[in-house]
Amino acid sequence: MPNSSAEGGLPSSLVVARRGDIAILRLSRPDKRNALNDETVRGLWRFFSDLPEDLKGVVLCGAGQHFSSGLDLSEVVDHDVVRGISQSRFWHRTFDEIQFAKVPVIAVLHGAVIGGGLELACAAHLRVAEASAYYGLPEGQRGIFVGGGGAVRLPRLIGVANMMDLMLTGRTYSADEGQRLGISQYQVADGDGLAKGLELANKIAGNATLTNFAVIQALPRIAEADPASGLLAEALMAAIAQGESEAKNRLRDFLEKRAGKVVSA
Ligand code: 1HE
Repeated sequence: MPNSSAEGGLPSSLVVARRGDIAILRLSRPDKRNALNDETVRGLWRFFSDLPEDLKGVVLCGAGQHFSSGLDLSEVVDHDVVRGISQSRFWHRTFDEIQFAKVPVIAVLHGAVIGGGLELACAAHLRVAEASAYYGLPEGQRGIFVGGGGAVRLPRLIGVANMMDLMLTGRTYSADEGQRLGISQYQVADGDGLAKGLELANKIAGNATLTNFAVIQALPRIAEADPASGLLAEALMAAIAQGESEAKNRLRDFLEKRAGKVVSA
């Protein structure tokens, strides 16, 4: 499905398709390995800051052989410090729109997931990696630094020491290593990522709306709060969620044997 005005006039490097309640947003600049230029990042901001009301989830993926080769290096060679700061701050605002989107965002990763591409993936709520996925932060080799929130989000997934290793030595992690370290939550065969992403998005769309809101909006902030404030916020969020009729119906469904049990996978 071509981009419509409902998708806010996105650049050709971003292609949206609807599958029922879920939008598939594809980075579509494969000739440049989905390098993230300013136009693409502005398009990401427009898309995530104005999601359709009826949308229940987004699956973010990449066209071609790679998810993304990161920052478009051709656009930054002539940046001065001030331009560098404003570009990084815009990436921050854009990736915050993703992390705090009103619906869950699932990134499907394959091939190179590098630099700013990895930072983008880290802003999603879940990551599905195909076997071909590999991760790198070649900023050290390029003489630059992460600027898309990676210094904040990636250590929370893999720890500061592993991020230092990626950046200082230029090593890469394979899909298996990324799964073990916590970059991806699901690993699938090549070509199966989109189906898995859609399956997860549809499953999550079946949750109570307020629970999904709490998980996306409240949980990360509670996890980073001082414990006393975090516990208070948790209690308030729990009470608000329980107070909804949707929660009461779901609890009654279980108690009256109409809901499924929790069984091992
Ligand atoms: C690019 C970019 C790019 C490819 N910016 N143009 N990211 C990097 O340092 C990764 C750089 N890219 C690569 O290492 C490789 O391109 C890949 C391993 C991803 C893919 O290799 P390959 O052989 O499939 O493709 P290619 O021939 O290297 O690239 C195809 C074209 O895309 C080529 O242009 P062409 O005009 O010669 O056809 C490349 O120059 C171009 N291309 N990647 C610009 N990244 C917010 S701060 C974040 C900081 C970072 O992200 S640093 C990491 C940057």
